[in-house]
Amino acid sequence: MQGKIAFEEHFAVEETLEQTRGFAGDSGHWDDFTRQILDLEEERLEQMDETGIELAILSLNAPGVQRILDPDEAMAVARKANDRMAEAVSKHPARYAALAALPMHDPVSASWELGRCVRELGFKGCMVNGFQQVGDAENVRYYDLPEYDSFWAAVSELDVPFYLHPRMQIPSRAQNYEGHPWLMSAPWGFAVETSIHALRLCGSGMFDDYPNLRICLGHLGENIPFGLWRIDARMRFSRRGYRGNKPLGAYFREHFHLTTSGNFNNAAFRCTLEMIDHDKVYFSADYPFEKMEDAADWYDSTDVISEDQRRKFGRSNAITLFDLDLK
Ligand code: GRE
Ligand code: ZN
Repeated sequence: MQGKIAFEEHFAVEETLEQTRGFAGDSGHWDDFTRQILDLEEERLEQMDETGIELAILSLNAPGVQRILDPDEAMAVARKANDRMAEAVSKHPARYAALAALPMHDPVSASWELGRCVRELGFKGCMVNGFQQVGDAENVRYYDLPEYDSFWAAVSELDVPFYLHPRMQIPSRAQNYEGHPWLMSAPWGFAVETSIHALRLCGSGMFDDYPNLRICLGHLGENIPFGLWRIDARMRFSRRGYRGNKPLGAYFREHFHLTTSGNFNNAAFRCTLEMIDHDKVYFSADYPFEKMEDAADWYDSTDVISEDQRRKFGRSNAITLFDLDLK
């Protein structure tokens, strides 16, 4: 399919590149990976041409700004990454758009940078890589905490999507992974960490306060579609500490938007499509952690969807989500 739009497509700045080394595949692959994740001019655009991706909405690599402890340093790196994306978008307005990196140490700076990116730079939303580490590596903040209320008010006011991207749990909170470091990252732990964060948002009541919030998740929903029925079924018996007015599944179905990034599997896709409104399903790749070719070969040929659905999830839903000036 030509004309696809993808929006979990990462790049790095010098300050965040090394964070990704352990995830980039076998060590022989690092040079290629470095070239790919830093590049916004050559190979990336060629790959997009070859795989029918017309527009990539760029974002910084993970954990990015979320693991920079110092708020001033985090703001400087976020600004640098955002300015770099803005520059790429202005050079290639038909091929790139951008999601802001945000320092989430406090809601005021986060809202400020999001406002700058959306209002001044024309960004389409933001991508945040899970919890923020603040000041001390052990001090982590999740965004359902009451102190983030004014941030969500700003997101609601700007009316742009917030993409919650995975990061890895910190070692002191990850004893149950002991002896199995492979389990903590993309194969499983990313989805555990990100799904818990997403479910915390659902249980916080914030969607009652800000009914227009839109949260994106990658990897076909970080395993939540598979568990969604059971969550609501069991919560009929215990909802201790749950602050929403509606069943959790109602918030998830209304506010969450799911991409195919890094999960190119028919069975998982069918499950997601059965559980989620079809206006909230999107193609994405997760380049360069995934090959655009793998994402597109699967998406363009999967018989789980009709040709009309392929266009809808591959393009028109994203035009609506991000209010893009495209047909
Ligand atoms: C991602 O950005 O989705 C990612 C990483 C690291 C490893 C795998 C992966 O940041 O998909
Ligand atoms: Zn990703």
